[in-house]
Amino acid sequence: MSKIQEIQEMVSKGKTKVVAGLVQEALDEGKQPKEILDAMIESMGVVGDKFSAGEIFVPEMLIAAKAMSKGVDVLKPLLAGDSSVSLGTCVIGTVAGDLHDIGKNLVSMMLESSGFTIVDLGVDVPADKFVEAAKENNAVLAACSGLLTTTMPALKQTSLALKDAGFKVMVGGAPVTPEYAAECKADGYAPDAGGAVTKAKELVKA
Ligand code: B1M
Repeated sequence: MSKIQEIQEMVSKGKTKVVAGLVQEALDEGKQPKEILDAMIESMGVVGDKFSAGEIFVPEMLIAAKAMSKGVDVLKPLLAGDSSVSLGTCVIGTVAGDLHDIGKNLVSMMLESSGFTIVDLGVDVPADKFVEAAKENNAVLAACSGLLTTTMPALKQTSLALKDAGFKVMVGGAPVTPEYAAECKADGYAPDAGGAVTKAKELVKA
């Protein structure tokens, strides 16, 4: 079994104590941070499929998420980009009713390392809290993440509230499509963390 496969297996089994070490070993073997990250994301897809099939339950999903976070912690400094420029403040959060934060944290980390000052509002963030924080921090961008089809309406409500208050908005998360982003009247959409950086930079320069 390759190191990458071992990482994937340990993430999906929620082995929180070994993932960080394995990620470090993979790096020492010369594996690229992005390759390791993508492998862990794929692993979470498998975890999701097993959940859908009724083979595992919420606690197993949660512990897998914790295991992945340990691996991401090791990759964090290596995924950093050029932050020598200051692009302004971005408020970021996962919308009301939604507790998923790995994707949001990745987007947040990549935006920070590309030069944004990040105000991370966490998970289950109501629309009014987003607006309040954007005002308080004089944000140049608000980034809203949503992972559940059931919280898509909250994503739309949040985006519309931020647009009404005069802020630029980017939305994303697995169930979000460019069409839905348009329905949210968001200025931008990105399918992944790398795309979020490109789109965010485009939006603040526009
Ligand atoms: Co849940 N969950 N979960 N879950 N969970 C999903 C999302 C699900 C697809 C699993 C499945 O059934 N196959 C499913 C949603 C189905 C749907 O809505 N259609 C689901 C469900 C049903 C649930 C519960 C309802 C289960 C229950 O209680 N019965 C419950 C809801 C709780 C709530 O939020 N109110 C629930 C709970 C949980 C845990 C708490 C146990 C845990 C989350 C822990 C945590 O985040 N700290 C969890 C997990 C781990 C998952 C899966 C397995 C993994 C999510 C993840 O971290 N992926 C997930 C299955 C899956 O994703 N295939 C699943 C890795 C992460 C890097 O990807 O978050 O997609 P992602 O982020 C990507 C992109 O989406 C994008 O960039 C990221 C990096 O590339 N992106 C953005 C994200 N935000 C962005 C913002 C942007 C731009 C891009 O701009 C602003």
